[in-house]
Amino acid sequence: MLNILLTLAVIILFYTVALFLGGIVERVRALKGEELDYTKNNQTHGKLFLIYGVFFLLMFAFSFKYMDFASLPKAASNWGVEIDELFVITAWITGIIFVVTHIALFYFVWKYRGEKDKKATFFAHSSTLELVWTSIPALAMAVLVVMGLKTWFNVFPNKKTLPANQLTIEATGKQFNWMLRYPGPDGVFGRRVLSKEFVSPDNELGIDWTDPASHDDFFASELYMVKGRPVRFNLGALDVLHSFYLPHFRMKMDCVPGVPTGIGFTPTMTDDETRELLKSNSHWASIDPETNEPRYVKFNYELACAELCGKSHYGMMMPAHVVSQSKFEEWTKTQKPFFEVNKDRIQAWLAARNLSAGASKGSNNYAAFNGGDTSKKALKLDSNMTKVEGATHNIADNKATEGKQ
Ligand SMILES: [Cu+2]
Repeated sequence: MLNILLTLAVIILFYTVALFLGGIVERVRALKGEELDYTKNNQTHGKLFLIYGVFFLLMFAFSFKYMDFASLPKAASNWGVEIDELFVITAWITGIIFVVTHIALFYFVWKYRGEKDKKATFFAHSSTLELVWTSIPALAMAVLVVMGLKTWFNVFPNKKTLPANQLTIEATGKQFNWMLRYPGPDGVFGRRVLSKEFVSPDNELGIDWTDPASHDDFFASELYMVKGRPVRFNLGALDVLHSFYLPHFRMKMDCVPGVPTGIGFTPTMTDDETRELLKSNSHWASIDPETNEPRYVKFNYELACAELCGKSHYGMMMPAHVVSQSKFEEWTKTQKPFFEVNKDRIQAWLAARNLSAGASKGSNNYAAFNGGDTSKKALKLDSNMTKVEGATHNIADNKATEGKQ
């Protein structure tokens, strides 16, 4: 922070001094009675513009060659490959326009530099010109948007793209970590009741512990997905906006308090396969002085938050993995259901609410708890959060959980 402020101060100081010096030079000239030679001045500036234009264009070209190592490896998901294609098409279109307009800009500055007796053409309006420079960008934009929309509809989970073997994971962003809930062996998430009574500091998600489906759900500290198996994320947030970001899969979706969102794709490359790819990347192939090994050995996919959500926003980064189905099953066996590990706490939580863990068979236990009326107090989310019944979930309900994390 201090560095940035100091740099800014130096820049401002530099410009102030330059302005003052310029002022002094002009005044001295005026005192001497010298007249400024504008033709010579324009000549110099025209040339400087031309040199800068060429320099900038060269830097632009070199950046492709020398900064390539910093770009992401090949997309590790099915839609990621499509999204990359869209990026490449957009980059080609805008890139060509950039180079052409860049050359035109600096060339024209030089060619039409001020000269004595040279007068600019003046015209107030040209319909042809207006038509050309409006319709070409509009057409290009329309093509890009339509192509993008096609992919966008694929990425957004919908009934048509709901495969049978899909792995569903619930990810909830909060300041400052991700709560990753897996449905456990039964494949069904325990019901959540977003009401003042259910959401508490030891039950931030408002899980209904009377629902037997909740008893095998577990929370993971690292994200695991299966190669070739469609995965769908049910996304939410507890406090402020977060953004669920998997850069290596080119997937990103906002997490909004009170509004369920989602994203779905199929991972196509395991951790090891991407590591293999990175061997040919100059940065990842170089030796890490800390481990004395090539950097790609320690490569992991990442789950990050892409919304500047507070002072420890960067701390939401979490390792992500793509493994085979058998390795995934091995991993799930090491994961303990939250209900098992926190039995005492959950019993106390239930007792405080006059409920019991086995009582519900998916019945309206909480309805009785809420005086029979769920519509006013509770926002019910079904097991995969597609249907939202009832209404008013107030963010203030979650306020009680703040400050305790
Ligand atoms: Cu965040």
